[in-house]
Amino acid sequence: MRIDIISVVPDIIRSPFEGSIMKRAQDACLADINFHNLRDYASNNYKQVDDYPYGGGAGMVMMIEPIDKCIKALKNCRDYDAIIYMTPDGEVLNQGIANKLSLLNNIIVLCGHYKGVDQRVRDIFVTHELSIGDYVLSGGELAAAVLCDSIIRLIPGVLGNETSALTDSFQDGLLAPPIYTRPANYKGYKVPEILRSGNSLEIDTWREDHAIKKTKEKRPDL
Ligand code: 6GU
Repeated sequence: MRIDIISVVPDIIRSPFEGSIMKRAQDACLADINFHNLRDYASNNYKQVDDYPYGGGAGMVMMIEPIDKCIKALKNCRDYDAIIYMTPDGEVLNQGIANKLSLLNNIIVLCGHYKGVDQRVRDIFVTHELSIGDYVLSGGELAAAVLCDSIIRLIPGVLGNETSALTDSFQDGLLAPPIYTRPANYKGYKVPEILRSGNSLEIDTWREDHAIKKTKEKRPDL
């Protein structure tokens, strides 16, 4: 999968891609992440990418021209399956959306900044509008990193143990059950006996029961 991330401040999200699963995916050529600085597509001498809103009001608006130029340049090289705009007024990301997006080949992720983009960008280019929750971030960059992480770990072959994404929280509509590792007894706090029994049938039942119990307690909405 190829992901092209367009931003006015691309440097602030490079680091999440430089370690852990997202780095492993790139090293294995399962994910190809490319950052594009919108300023490189600005027309005037000031490298201007934002301007005042028509009708007045606070804040700046990202201009259509640099975004148009950047997207055109990318589209000249390949077809894109989705052009995703990261914005707090988008559809809230969930596991189902991440699953669907992980099946695509080429996607563009456009990070909103300032007050957001000129509405015409959304009308003309954007195929999906996504938010990562009901709170406001200073820009779409951190949200884009969250989105990419949620997608990349689902690409077949990225996780060492193929079953491990399937046992994640949310994948079956449930939160993951409690997990433990050694020592079996830490200062009197003990690991549940069943998990140490070696009886895989009982362990599976215990895990399912506790996943259901935890989901009911913490996220009854699921
Ligand atoms: Cl995608 N962008 C911004 N600026 N804030 C957000 C968000 C996105 N998702 C939640 N809050």
